[in-house]
Amino acid sequence: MSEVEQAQHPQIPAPNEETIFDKIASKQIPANIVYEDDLVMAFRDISPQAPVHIVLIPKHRDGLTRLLVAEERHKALLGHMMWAASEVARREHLEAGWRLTVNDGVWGSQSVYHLHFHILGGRQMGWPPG
Ligand code: D5M
Repeated sequence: MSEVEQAQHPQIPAPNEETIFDKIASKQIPANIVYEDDLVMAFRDISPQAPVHIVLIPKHRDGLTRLLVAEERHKALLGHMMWAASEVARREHLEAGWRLTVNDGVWGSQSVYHLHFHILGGRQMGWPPG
């Protein structure tokens, strides 16, 4: 298999296989939660890459292992996630600037196959990203 083909076929969990983020959403394992509503949860990243580093997830993965597989039916949830990211940024006082990132797939350096946004702030970000 070529490098590109391999990157196109990452290890994706089965539809009913729990990810670490499912366990956080159902509170089977603890997390430092900063925002939660019926649809989403935001918690501090265990391995922060900036003074503020928060992971925002849909509580129910509903097939969204990664952004690439989003379907029409996910549009409302994805819109809500964008709004929730802005709410978290306001609560964290990131007026000076912040970054919203989705690592998607092998070449995007995704490690947990349960869609999530990274909310990063509290320092000057660089461009291009590594
Ligand atoms: O990012 C997955 C992110 O999830 C990575 O920054 C670490 C974070 N992570 C993994 N496990 C936990 C727990 N248990 N609490 C908090 N944060 C966690 P990716 O974009 O998939 O590379």
